[in-house]
Amino acid sequence: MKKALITGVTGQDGSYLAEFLLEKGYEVHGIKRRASSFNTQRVDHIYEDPHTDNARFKLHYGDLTDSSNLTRILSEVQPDEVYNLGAQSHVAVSFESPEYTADVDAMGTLRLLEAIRFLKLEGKTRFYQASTSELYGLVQETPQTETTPFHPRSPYAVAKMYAYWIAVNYREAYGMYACNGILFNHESPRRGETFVTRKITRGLANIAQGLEPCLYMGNIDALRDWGHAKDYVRMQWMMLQQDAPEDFVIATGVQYSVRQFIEWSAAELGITLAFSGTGLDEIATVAAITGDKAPALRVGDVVLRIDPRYFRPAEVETLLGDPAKAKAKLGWVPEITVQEMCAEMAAHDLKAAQRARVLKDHGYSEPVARED
Ligand code: NDP
Ligand code: GDR
Repeated sequence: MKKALITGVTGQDGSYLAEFLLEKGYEVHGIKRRASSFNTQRVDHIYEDPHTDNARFKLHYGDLTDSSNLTRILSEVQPDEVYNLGAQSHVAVSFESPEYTADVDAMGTLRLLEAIRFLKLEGKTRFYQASTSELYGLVQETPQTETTPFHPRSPYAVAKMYAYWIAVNYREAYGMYACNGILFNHESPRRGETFVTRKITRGLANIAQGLEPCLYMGNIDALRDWGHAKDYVRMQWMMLQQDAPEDFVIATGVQYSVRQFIEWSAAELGITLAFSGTGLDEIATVAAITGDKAPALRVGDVVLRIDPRYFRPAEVETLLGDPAKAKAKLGWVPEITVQEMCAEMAAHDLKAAQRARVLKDHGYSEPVARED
């Protein structure tokens, strides 16, 4: 039975990848961080009591800032494959915590690679690094491919650039099987609540149910190439099954604006939006309502305003990937469109909002978390 170790198993991708590998028959080990409250919601459905015989999903406490911990876990598990998905992954937050972001995202990757080398596992253990389209930052050509030059625009992207190159370096210097997946934005109902797509689907669903007054957004003209996390974790595994390690761009090859995603999400809730004003004064109002998914709204209500606190000190305005190499060499093509994904996310968040509404109406009101 193959063994995989996933850092960041409690995150969006980690949870889908763990499911995927379990279905493939792997024994899956994940590293979770110690937190003062439960933080395993995304993997609770695949959790197996460690007392169960033959449990194939095991969690270890650990942290990418702790070398001795990583070395001990690697030594115990002796994995065939390591997926380094753990990261401080929020671009805006990386401007607030640049040093921590570098420690986890850049040095954490080095710590893992060094632990593999120290334990003499480089002949056995294959390594996947979660690289990112943020490396392209201020884009030098469109669409972006594996050979497009990098110009990172945030402490997050700069840290991930170190991680990218240290993985390449360990491949070249020590013959390690190390690959970079240069993944463009990918989303799902499990996406963290403060990334833009989830903030939109969750925020609009809450507004539709009367749980929040208004959505406050930053640069809604940003352009992204959005795919579904389920499609992208499949590719992470495929990359480690090749004869030789290589780096791949994973994207859909289609680009839309944040504004477009807002319109789709609203439409999923039966709301037609009208945008008016410019710059900081731009707003979106309800132009029409169909169906019964937005009982709290009336035509003319303002549901979106711009708040400059969501502008970034340096923005990545546009990203569009070319996944031709992944298609040609691995036969990978995304199966879920961005519109299907948006519908799935909106339906998921509407259900949660309806549940919260029923609880509130019966006196079991809980505050709606809106930190962003
Ligand atoms: P998430 O933010 O959902 O998950 C990040 C994971 O990393 C969580 O499990 C988190 O733990 C863990 N983590 C954070 N800090 C540490 C630390 N110090 N030590 C160990 N683990 C830590 O990210 P995604 O699942 O969306 O992304 C997975 C990876 O892919 C990340 O590296 C991200 O940067 C990268 N990426 C993501 C893209 C996307 O569009 N989703 C695109 C390209 C790259 P906890 O749950 O406790 O917070
Ligand atoms: P990104 O994703 O920065 O591309 O990084 P995010 O969803 O945070 O932002 C996408 C774009 O939307 C704009 N935007 C807003 N973003 C957020 N979060 N909140 C807002 O209110 C808002 N308004 C507008 C942003 O300015 C940006 O242009 C994600 C992360 O998953 C990274 O870890 C990963 O590496 C990259 O995708 C690829």
